[in-house]
Amino acid sequence: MLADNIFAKIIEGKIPARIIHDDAHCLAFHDVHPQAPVHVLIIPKKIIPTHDTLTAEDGPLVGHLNLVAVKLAGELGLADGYRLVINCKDQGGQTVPHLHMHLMGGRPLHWPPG
Ligand code: DGP
Repeated sequence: MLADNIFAKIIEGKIPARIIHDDAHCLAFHDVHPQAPVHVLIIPKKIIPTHDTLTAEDGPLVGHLNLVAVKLAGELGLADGYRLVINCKDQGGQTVPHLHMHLMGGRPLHWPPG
């Protein structure tokens, strides 16, 4: 088992998800509680619990996650713009302890967030 959290189980195929991208380094799937018409999660297959545990060796992986976000934004019709969010730990609002990037769009998104 990769780790005992819901995203590790999705990576292992143990629980289902609406997967829209799958490559050697990451997976993307629709969020089960969408906060916008498009709300996708992009996650590394490597176990990285939180954003602040990234190291220099993860630089190419972080770049890859961002480029997958660009590709998916295009495929999902977000030409007018979108938001990428990474929540980190409790005060950042992180609920699943596996690094994930939210790709959200399809409506105007306000700032600042709550
Ligand atoms: P965060 O709060 O940044 O840790 O975001 C976690 C997101 O994960 C939240 O928007 C809801 C989503 N989520 C939680 N459990 C599942 C699940 O089992 N499947 C899917 N597709 N999304 C999930």
